[in-house]
Amino acid sequence: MAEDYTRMWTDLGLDLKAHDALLGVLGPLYEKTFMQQTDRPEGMKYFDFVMSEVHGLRIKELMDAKAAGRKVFGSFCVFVPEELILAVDGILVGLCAGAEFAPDEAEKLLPRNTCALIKGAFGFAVARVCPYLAAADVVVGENTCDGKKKSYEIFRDLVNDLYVMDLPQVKSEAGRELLRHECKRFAARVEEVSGRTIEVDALKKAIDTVNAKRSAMHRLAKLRAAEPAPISGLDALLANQVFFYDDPERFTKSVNAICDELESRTKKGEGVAQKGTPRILVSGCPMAVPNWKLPSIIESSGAVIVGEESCVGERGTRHLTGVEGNSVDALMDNIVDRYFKIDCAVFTPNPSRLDHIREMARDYKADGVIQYSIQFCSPYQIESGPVERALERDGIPVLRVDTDYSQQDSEQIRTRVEAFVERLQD
Ligand code: BJ8
Repeated sequence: MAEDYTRMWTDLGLDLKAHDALLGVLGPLYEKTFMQQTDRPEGMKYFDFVMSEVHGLRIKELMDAKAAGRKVFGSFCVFVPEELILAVDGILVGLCAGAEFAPDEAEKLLPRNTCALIKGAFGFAVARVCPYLAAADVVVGENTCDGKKKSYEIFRDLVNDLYVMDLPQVKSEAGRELLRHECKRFAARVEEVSGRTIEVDALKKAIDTVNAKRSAMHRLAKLRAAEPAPISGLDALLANQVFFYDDPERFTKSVNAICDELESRTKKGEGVAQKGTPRILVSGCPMAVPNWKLPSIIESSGAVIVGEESCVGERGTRHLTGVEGNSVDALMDNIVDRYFKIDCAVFTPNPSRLDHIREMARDYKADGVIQYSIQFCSPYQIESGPVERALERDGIPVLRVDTDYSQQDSEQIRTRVEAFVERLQD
């Protein structure tokens, strides 16, 4: 990190020793995972910079914004409508939950058989190493899976201010009504925290801003359909991860710059993998920074990842919010329509997710699908069975990988992935 941010981290109440230990692991892991790739687009240098400053410059930006009166909201889920936060000049950031940290401390508060994502969030909070969590004026939780919904009851004591959105689990009219009610309730809270009222023009502008960053990700996704693939799955995943941290307008510009570069690559028939390299779609639980274990194994086993059916991926970004309407109520309806389409596995039944996986496999010319589930995540683990059977019936080979954030099973996973890649080559 270029500057010394120690004073800022101290003011945020971080445990400097533990935070140093975290950065000491994160830096080399990033180096090992990303910097040894070859033929990376030039534009990825921006993302390397963002990652090198993820606890530095970006946090300073947030602190400067707070000093200027803006409010920071943190979340763990793509159901939290960023549009409403931007409409009052607030900032939404994703909170750290992609690594195991202080697991023993986390397990004093949670059962051992809790998914790694929830345990990771607790570990970061208890150890006081997440500057995003410390900077957040409000943490927005959501009633999605049982693990999250029950753990927020305990998480409340670890954060400044926790607000929980209730969410539907069924895509019925009643489910839509609940989401509408909860979006309105959240909007009222956002107004209260910021001291501003959501106005039509500001909300339209906010919708445009969020749509623009989603559209940039759609452009990137489509370019990955090219053969050979013009960008690695690891780099594309990194862009999907930074989506949650960065300034939205700067992020959009940076992704579009990469897309310009990839367009010229594909015109010349250039790519990061040779033609004929097995192409894989990864589907399942979200992979938050620095959860790069499985993609790193896949791409060092002779395959290339061409898409992520994930909330840190296309499930989170695929739908745009409508801008039509001239009242806050009408725009709110558009927001409800957009968020109601998210096909998280907490919904029952959830047939649109299978349709989307099929569509992605076809559009990105995937030779096989790897279903990724975090251990103890019942929604995705249970859904992976029917999804696997349906895809195999369609002739799409599937591998299921259930894992956590430790590295202990890496070699075992590598053996299974290599065998799967061989199957795709037959
Ligand atoms: S919309 S996927 S971001 S809830 S891995 S904590 S589901 S036990 S993260 Fe998610 Fe929102 Fe859904 Fe997306 Fe629970 Fe599973 Fe853990 Fe999970």
